[in-house]
Amino acid sequence: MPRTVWFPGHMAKGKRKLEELAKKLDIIFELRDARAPQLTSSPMTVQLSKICPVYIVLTRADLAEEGATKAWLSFFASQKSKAWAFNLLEGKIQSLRRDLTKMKPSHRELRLAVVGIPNVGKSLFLNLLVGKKRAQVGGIPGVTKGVSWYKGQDILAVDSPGILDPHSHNEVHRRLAWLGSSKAQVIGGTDVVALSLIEFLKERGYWHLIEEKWNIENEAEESLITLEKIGRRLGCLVSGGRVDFSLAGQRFLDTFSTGKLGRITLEWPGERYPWEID
Ligand SMILES: Nc1nc2c(ncn2[C@@H]2O[C@H](COP(=O)(O)OP(=O)(O)OP(=O)(O)O)[C@@H](O)[C@H]2O)c(=O)[nH]1
Ligand SMILES: [Mg+2]
Repeated sequence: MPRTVWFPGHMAKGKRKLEELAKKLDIIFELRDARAPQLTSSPMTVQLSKICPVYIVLTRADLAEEGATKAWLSFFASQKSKAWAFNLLEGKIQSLRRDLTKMKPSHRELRLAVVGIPNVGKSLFLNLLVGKKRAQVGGIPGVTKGVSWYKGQDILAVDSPGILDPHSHNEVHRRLAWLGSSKAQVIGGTDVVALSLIEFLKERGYWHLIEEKWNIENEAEESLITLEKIGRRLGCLVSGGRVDFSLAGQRFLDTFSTGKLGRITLEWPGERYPWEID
């Protein structure tokens, strides 16, 4: 069965460029979303880590459950992987900066790259590292299209486009769309992807967040009815007063991915998925 995934040309090109560049780097920061540190790992890490050290930065710590983020940091420490977790919007990355100072070669600046899947905060992090708002930041995946160098004090840093693994299981792409790192429109439609998220939230005991946000009561009813009710609350209507499910799906996904539904972590260390076990 053909896979329907989002893998535009700039991702393939960015991947090739990063592979070429890696030899010139001292370190690589791999950014992942703190709400799903396993699902949002970069498909490039294994290969790049053979060339230079790769350190993990969990972003959006403000949108993840605190206990889960602590558990993830302990997990990475147990794996001997260096990792930090930040709310990049706050801009406080001093703990990481101190470590960078120790890593700088004495004779030249520190050369590093920021890599990861789309929309995890790579460009925002790079701007914090170089101390200026230089790289373009945006709320949709695929904002950065090329590999570019930026200069900061004692730092030369590369920003890179978000790169996905086109061979990941469809369910992985779907979950990445929940987080805003893949495009729901390309992988089945915003309504279908939103319905899968509603199912997940019900299964994991987060129904109350939907109930509180939109004043919707019946958890037992079908997710399609839930989405219809959300669509009505949000005014996503077409002529005749019917709900526009694509728009309702998009608005629901936006609410979730930007954390407006509350702090939710999708996975904990050691989480195994049915598609990995098959
Ligand atoms: N709440 C929150 N939002 C964040 C955080 N980090 C990044 N963002 C937001 O996430 C969005 C994406 O940030 P970018 O820096 O453009 O992400 P990117 O990884 O460069 O994205 P691409 O270039 O599209 O791959 C922006 O709206 C940021 O403001 C964070 O720690 N917390
Ligand atoms: Mg970017």
